[in-house]
Amino acid sequence: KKANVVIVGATGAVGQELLNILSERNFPINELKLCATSRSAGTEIEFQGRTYIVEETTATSFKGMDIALFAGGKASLEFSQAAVESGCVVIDNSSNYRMDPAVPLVVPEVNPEDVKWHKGIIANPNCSTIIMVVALKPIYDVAGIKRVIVSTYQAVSGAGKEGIEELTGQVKAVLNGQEYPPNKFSHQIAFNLIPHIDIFQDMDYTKEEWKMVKETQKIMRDEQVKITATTVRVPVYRSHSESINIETDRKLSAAEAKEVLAKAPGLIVQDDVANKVYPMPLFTSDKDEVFVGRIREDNTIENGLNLWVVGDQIRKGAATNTVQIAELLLKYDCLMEKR
Ligand code: 11C
Repeated sequence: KKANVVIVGATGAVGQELLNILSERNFPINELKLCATSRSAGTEIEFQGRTYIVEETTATSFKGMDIALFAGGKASLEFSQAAVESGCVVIDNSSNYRMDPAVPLVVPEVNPEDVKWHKGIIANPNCSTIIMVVALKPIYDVAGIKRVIVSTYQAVSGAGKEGIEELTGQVKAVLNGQEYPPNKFSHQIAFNLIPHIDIFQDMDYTKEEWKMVKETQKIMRDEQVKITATTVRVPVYRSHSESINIETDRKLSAAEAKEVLAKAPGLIVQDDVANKVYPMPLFTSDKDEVFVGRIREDNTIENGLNLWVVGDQIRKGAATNTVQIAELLLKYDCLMEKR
């Protein structure tokens, strides 16, 4: 079975990666349509030996299409209704619908079956949430999880192309003794860390921190799992890293944890400290898997584990996860009737 696929936001970083992944995974496409804002309309994009001209997204862009992949931003607020009315299932990479109880929030390694109850929209979680839950789920399944303490080290590309430009420009400026005032970030990111991602909300936690709490509980279908997060922007181009401390219900030794994680889908264990092997963002970029290492027992509590988890946030944290959800729609045969 082949699907008619439309990408909304095809010219951005996530849009480009969606095209790469559709091609790499040989997603069965019948017709492909590339859409973006009027500013990018007319751009030519090559895909599998054919040139596509990017069209401006309008309410009629979804007629006759089966699946719409929304790369992110506000577009889904404006157009998802029109897509659903045309019988086109929306997979939305923005945060607009993630916490809507009528919208499944899906990480295929964790809750694939949630795809089945969609009513037209399926949400793709935040990148740091996806990377964390891929590592938490196998532990949860064998030992239960009481509490998670996570600190993130998030790459500048999480803030888009401007984040990359700001890091590059600022590093050069600082080395040359020149000024480069912060723009995308709230402070200088070159040779610095910024413990502030997105806006501040309740209890002085950031929106990014609350996403990690609320989205994880929804994906794991367990509001009893307690999570506290500190999210930090670091001067790394690509791949988010996370230090995760887990309190489990039952004791899991480091050796057992390694075994469980090594067998889990979408995860690669890189843990050989004698040979200085552990995941690092420089080497996990452009990969679809989440990497885990530094797997240790936390000896300050009875049932505690420490993990170091790294994943490409534009791939598994966004585009790969979106395409995996589209694959599930075909596998479970839950597209909608075209109208
Ligand atoms: C960042 N996690 O690294 C953000 C970007 O909710 O999809 C992704 C925001 C989102 O800045």
